[in-house]
Amino acid sequence: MTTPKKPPSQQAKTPGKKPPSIKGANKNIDAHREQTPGEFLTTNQGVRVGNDQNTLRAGTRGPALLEDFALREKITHFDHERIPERVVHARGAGAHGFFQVYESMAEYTSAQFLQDPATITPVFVRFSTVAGSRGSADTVRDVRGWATKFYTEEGNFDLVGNNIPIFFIQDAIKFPDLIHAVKPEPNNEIPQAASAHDTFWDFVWLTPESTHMIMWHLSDRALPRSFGMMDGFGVHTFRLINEAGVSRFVKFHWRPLLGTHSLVWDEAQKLAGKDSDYMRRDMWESIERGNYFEYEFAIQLIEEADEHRFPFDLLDATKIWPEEMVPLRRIGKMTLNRNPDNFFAETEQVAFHTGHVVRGIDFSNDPLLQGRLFSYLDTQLIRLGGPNFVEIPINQPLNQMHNNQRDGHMRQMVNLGKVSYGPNSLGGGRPHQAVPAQRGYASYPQRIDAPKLRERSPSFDDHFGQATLFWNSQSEPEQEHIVLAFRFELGKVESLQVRERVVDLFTNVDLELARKIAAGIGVADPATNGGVSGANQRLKQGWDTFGVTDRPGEKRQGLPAKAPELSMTSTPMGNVKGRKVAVLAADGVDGAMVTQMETALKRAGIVVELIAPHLGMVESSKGKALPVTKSLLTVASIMYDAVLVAGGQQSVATLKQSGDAVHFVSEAFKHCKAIAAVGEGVDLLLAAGCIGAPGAAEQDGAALAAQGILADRATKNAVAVAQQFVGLIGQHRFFARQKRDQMP
Ligand code: HDE
Repeated sequence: MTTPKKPPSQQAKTPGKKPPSIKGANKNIDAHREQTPGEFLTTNQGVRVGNDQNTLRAGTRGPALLEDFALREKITHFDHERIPERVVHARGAGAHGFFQVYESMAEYTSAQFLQDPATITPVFVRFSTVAGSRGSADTVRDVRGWATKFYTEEGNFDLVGNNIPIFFIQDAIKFPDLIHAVKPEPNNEIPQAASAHDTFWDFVWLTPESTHMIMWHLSDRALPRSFGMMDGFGVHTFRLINEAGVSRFVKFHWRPLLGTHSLVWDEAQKLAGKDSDYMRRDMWESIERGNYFEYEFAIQLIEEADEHRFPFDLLDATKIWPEEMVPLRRIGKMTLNRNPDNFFAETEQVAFHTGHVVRGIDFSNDPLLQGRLFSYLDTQLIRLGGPNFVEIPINQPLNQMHNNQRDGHMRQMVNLGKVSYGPNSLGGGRPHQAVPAQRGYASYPQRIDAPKLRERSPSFDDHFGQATLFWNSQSEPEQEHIVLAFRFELGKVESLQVRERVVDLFTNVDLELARKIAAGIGVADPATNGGVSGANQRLKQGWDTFGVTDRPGEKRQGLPAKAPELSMTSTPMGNVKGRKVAVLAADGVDGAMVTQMETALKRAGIVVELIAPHLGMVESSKGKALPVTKSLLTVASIMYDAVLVAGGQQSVATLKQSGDAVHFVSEAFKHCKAIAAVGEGVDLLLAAGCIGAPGAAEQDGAALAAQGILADRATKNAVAVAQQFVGLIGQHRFFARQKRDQMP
């Protein structure tokens, strides 16, 4: 058998000097990869097919014959091509990569993959939205799932987390209710992939523990710009256990090297229509271009003895550990550098499970985590058709599995011999248990001596303290976005009672916030409607009526007044690798300027696309042909991070006559993106209303630049403008411009 040359996406990429391991998942997949299509078409039984275009029939115009095995086999396989989609997190995109720890973590954990910076651990990551179906849009307001499978040499470790550090509920038993409330309403299956509807918000006011998560959910965190620009969190408290058996509590985090950045709501909604694959495409194209996504792996640790020293319970998944109280330590880096070869085989069939831990990592008693430990295997048994999904290449561990589990649907492994039990002597005692010295997994022997109860600890009942901390830690534009998000989401809720009670609930976070929400959704101002105590009386009455048992307690003392890391303004700025700039041009464009500026932008790692009224070529003012990347008809500014308008009298005159071109610029302005124009290009900014009266651009360059706009009529400055533009793009957005709300 000859090995075909691999396409670029399958070739191993090199991190620094060290080649990444292509063992493990990659090897499993390699072994199953289909060779270049064989010469002859065959049935699944290997019989060469003589005619694949016509059904076997009685005569050329007669009925089909049942004996046509080729037809029946082909259609039957097709009929079964779909498997049930994930009940949550159905919409996802995956990528392969590798992980390396910066220095040995032996002090804290015996996990093999965290011992030695030379160890390269292959990973597969699947990002997802939660609520939408498989075909739903990528940019909806939602939590993003972030599941990582580490193929370590001591087995698979799955960190099945989200891009938000907390969750809606404290106990897994409420998960089906949460999901039923947020998914489309069951009578009419509306709305798709959205939380702006009655059942969700009804659940929220009757589930006060969700308050903190709602603050995150309505912040820009729920609208990430890219899978490469979002934080990741393990959410639950886990344990790290070292070789001596010492256990510490740990929270896991991911931090993207590109910084944490978001879309704006108007943009996210429009993208859902113009490019519903926006985030999936962004990751795919970035990786193909070699702009790999990189994330630092970080941990927060709390000593066993300090378990009860914090104003939150470590087992409560609706709480963060503020970094001011428990510092974040960056311990390694993950690089995603290879796209899957086949979406179904890898991204769809991958099975993550919170219960997949390796030696040195263990669970806490978080009641949300405890329920998840049951749920994942259970759902996969039905989704992937039986217990042998572990044999699908993407799910196999790097080291071989050996046990006495046998049979079941679709068994691939051909076990030899007659021994399938243990202990055995007939099979030489194999496979035998591994004692600790042989690195067998051992659970942390936590002492538990307690009555059996269906009851939540009172230490879980501060439902508002951290929600207020989050609110107080946001910048002004972020707060504004949260208010608008509440107004949008609740604005779609038909039940006045639900809208009123949600406003009442959020008086407990901040009265001013609740007042601002109320003003936009036809609800009485809570300040003049009894204030916070009036709101709580109404809530109490409702909770009494509808059987809400887990009530909020007092806000606990001891949290910081603000936690800067909760604001996205604290993210490192300036990394522009992979950012996308649209250069607007038409025939007669200043070609030399385009080339010079493009070169300067590309040198900074920016992706530049030439957008013109038509595909093909534009002819520069000097008669040179410039290839057009996309036509104005197929793209919009929402697909780019920044817009550049090149000079050239005829080009700009054409663009000024094009509603699409003018809209392109004005929409980039509205979405607070960096915009630059050189030479006659400045006139398009004037036509779009991005800059003031003619001449203002030149007069007040510094003030404009502070708002993310460069407008320079001197063509000789093109390269300098491009360099300054790189700096602006690195700042992501210029929200001061939001004040100019009159932009249509
Ligand atoms: Fe999940 N979750 N979940 N979840 N979850 C699933 O597993 C579940 C929760 C998360 O890309 C399901 O194979 C319960 C928190 C991700 O394949 C299911 C509870 C967090 C993914 C399931 C939670 C997550 C899932 C659906 C309440 C962040 C996608 C299909 C205790 C820490 C993984 C599947 C992928 C998927 C159950 C809550 C993250 C049904 C019962 C909290 C990233 O088993």
